[in-house]
Amino acid sequence: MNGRRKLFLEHDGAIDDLLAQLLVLTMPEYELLGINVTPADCYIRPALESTCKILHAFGKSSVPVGRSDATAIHEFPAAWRAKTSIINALPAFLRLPETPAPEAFPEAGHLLKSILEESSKAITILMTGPCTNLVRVLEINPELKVKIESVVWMGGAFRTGGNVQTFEHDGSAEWNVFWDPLSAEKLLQMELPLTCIPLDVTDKVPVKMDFLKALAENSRSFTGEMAGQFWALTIDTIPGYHYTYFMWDILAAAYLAIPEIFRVEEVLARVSVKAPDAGKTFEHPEGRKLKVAFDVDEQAFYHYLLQQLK
Ligand code: AGV
Ligand code: CA
Repeated sequence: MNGRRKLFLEHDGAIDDLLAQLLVLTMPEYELLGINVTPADCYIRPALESTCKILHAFGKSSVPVGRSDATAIHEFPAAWRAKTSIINALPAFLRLPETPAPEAFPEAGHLLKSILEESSKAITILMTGPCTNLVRVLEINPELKVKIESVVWMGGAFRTGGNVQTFEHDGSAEWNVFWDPLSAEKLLQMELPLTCIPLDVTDKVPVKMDFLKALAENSRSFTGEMAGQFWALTIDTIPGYHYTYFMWDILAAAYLAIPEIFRVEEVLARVSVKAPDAGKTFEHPEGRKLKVAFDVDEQAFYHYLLQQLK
């Protein structure tokens, strides 16, 4: 078991963040050391509850969970943030032991810092929400950078349009960057071994009814049922309506296990921190170096999900 890589998850409690958590728990190649939850695409209490209950369902209650008190520069719509509450109303979740109040959880920065400090091996960090906690920890403790093996971030929109549609914005940004563009700009400046899984590639993997059918037929396990129920909560945004739901965070999680199915390029990029394109990630000759996934073998990805969730 010593060959397992160490993983820390930074998520923000949306349905696909929880699916990404579920997926990393199925990966034999990674040991999950901790999870931080940021109140970005969620409200903190229900999101901590879902996070803990998924850990419990996997017999992983000993994995520590941190509560981020970070605040938005640009908040998510309340209707999106409220969605996680539905998960806690599922019968399988209602049957699990109650989760402590948010105040009982360690603060996210403290948790991440202590886990980086204590680990003898470098750690991979998967971020499926804003990057605020990581940036704060490294600003105060830059010596901890050497403890980071790589950072995989679902964030950005480099050669495609964004998904932010709101006032005072031209639509070029992706939401995880837009929530806190200043931290995103600092993250790039840190020049960590960072790989972004942006909208350029997540746009290729919508949540499709065919996939949900295949999952329902092939995966009657607890994990398969649970994942199917989570995805069912997202289909009111399937095409025909204004927003489509994508496998955003789940694709980023899959990158940890099957990077070979992605086409990744090294680019120089920057982040805009001002209106009308705050949060836009764009290539620039004087930008900072990072890796960006631009394409994926989508059949191989859906196949991987069906296999892991069996
Ligand atoms: O921009 C993608 C990020 C991902 O981390 N999130 C959702 C994923 O968790 C924001 C987001 C964009 N469109 C959304 C989002 C939508 N229609 N509903 C909820 N969240
Ligand atoms: Ca997310």
